[in-house]
Amino acid sequence: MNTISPPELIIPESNLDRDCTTLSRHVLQSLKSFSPDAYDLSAIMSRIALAGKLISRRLSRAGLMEDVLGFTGETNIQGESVKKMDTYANEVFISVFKQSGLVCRLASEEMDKPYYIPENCPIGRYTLLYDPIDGSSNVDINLNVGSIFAIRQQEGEDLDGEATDLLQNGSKQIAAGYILYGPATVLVYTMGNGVHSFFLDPSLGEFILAQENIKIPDHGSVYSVNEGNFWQWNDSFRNYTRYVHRQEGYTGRYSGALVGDIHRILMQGGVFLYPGTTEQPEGKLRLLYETAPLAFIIEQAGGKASDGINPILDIIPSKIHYRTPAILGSKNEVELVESFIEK
Ligand code: FDP
Repeated sequence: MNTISPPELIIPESNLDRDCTTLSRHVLQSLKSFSPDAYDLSAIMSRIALAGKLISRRLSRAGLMEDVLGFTGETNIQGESVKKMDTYANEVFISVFKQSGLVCRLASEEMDKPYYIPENCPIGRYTLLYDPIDGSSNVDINLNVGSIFAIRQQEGEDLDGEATDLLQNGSKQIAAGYILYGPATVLVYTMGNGVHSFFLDPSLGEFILAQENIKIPDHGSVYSVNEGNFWQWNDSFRNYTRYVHRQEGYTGRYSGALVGDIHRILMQGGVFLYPGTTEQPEGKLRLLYETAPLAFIIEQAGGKASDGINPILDIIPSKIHYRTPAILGSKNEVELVESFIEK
């Protein structure tokens, strides 16, 4: 019997399928449901992706347009000088959720208090927490920056508008992730069922699945920390740093943008540290929209995230802009850092 082999030019079904696996489709697939809640989450992720596309587009043209780079002249609630891109990106996230019926409140690094979208509140019981531009110091020199996000469900009515229900631990995150604006734009997310990455295909204007169930290696050669703060750390962190200086096989990498450093570590292993300093014992990074979402990603990938003593995901903040020291990365590398910390 003659067997006819398929014509060579036919695109393998698996390739086409992957090309068609957009972010929103992937969310529905991984939730294994077509329930209204699943559709809501898929729609929220699509809006986050839209924000990422808008920010990515503006960053790619930043040097060519007036009024994109530089400072606004204002200072945010953190006491940091605000860049024009910070303001733009913050407003993009608000704008994509207006009249969406999806998100009632947005809390970000750039806003003292959460921003309410009253028309969404009767039906949109979700809150978006986000850092619109992480690593702002990189913006004006055309280096990588990121956005970080987490989705939580609103609990209670929040009648006083204080959003105190957000002051809970990281296990309350329904989804979390980041967008890295590098040579390509990459979105990484988790909904508690693994970590998945998507590349922005500019010709399609869609985030297309790149990798599912990313696993962080248990070991890694990279330690990522701002060693300029060496003399402001306590002995534990100085001793750890001295150890990796002497030990063969370690190398330092620090980009000044948390998302970029975490992405490297997620893909290749290693550890990121932002310890407390004498001036700021709680460190620099904010829990609700920086370290908790990234801890969710890292732990879902099989890594570890701690403040040196407690898992980051267990920490209950006392205010929205609560800060915490952070050690995130490969399980064994985080444990090595912890072994230097006097309990
Ligand atoms: P930035 O303030 O530039 O937005 O989120 C804060 C952050 O950047 C991280 O992205 C980055 O890892 C860190 O601060 C850099 O801080 P240092 O300059 O103190 O190292």
